[in-house]
Amino acid sequence: MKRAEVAVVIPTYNEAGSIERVIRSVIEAVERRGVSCRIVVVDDNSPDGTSEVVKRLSEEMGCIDLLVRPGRMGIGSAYVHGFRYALEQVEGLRAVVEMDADGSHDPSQLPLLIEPVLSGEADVAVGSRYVAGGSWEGNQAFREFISRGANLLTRICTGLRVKDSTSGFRTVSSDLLRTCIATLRGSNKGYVFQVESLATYVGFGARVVEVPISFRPRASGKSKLRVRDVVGFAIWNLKFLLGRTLRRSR
Ligand SMILES: Nc1nc2c(ncn2[C@@H]2O[C@H](COP(=O)(O)OP(=O)(O)OP(=O)(O)O)[C@@H](O)[C@H]2O)c(=O)[nH]1
Ligand SMILES: [Mg+2]
Repeated sequence: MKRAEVAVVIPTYNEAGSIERVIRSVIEAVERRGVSCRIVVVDDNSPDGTSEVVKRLSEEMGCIDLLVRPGRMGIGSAYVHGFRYALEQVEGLRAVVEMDADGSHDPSQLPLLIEPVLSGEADVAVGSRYVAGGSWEGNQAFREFISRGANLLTRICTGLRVKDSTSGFRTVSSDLLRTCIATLRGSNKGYVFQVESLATYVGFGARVVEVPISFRPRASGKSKLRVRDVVGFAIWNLKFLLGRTLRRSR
């Protein structure tokens, strides 16, 4: 059994160009705060050799676990796979962090994102671009437009009162995850997982806070966001709204 207070779960698909820097910066940022951490990378057999980079790092540092799946199966199931692993294998675990491997999430902001959960103030801390102090860095106008639209749609359809419910930079208490892991499906292949999991946490009575983050453009590699993901996201939200409306009218 491994021991750590925090597990940082990072799903990867073709992130060989950025994963090493992300992992090194995460370990430095978390340990500087005196918090012990494990990094759990869930790679979907990336053709660019991401897993070889992670394997080399795990041989150099003892706190990295690499889970390789046979092929691209989607970010949601990758997270659920990493969560289950952390809950089962890491002793003394208090919080699980979700984070992208492409450099968009700034590791130096991790301590602030972990704090509300470790202190017991919240069960979920969402890194938010849409609260005071949050921002988009660089030239990402189109991405910001898509993100704002997605958040608006989610707010209307699900009623969630979180400003950045699509954010993939967040901390969840391990107690909460243990309670609802069987309900977290992660079966949708696209990016719905962030909203779906947040709705699950709130359904279990979770206290959610938003912590401002600055969201950087990906450092290298290609975007994995596809038109079908955007369409799938919209359909998921509309189905959720339909379900809510039908339940209310009964
Ligand atoms: N294991 C696994 N990881 C994935 C999959 N799809 C995306 N990821 C990872 O999930 C994280 C978020 O994906 P991104 O492609 O950065 O998504 P995004 O930030 O919305 O879009 P871009 O930054 O524009 O690409 C990254 O670390 C990806 O490598 C997948 O199918 N399997
Ligand atoms: Mg990204």
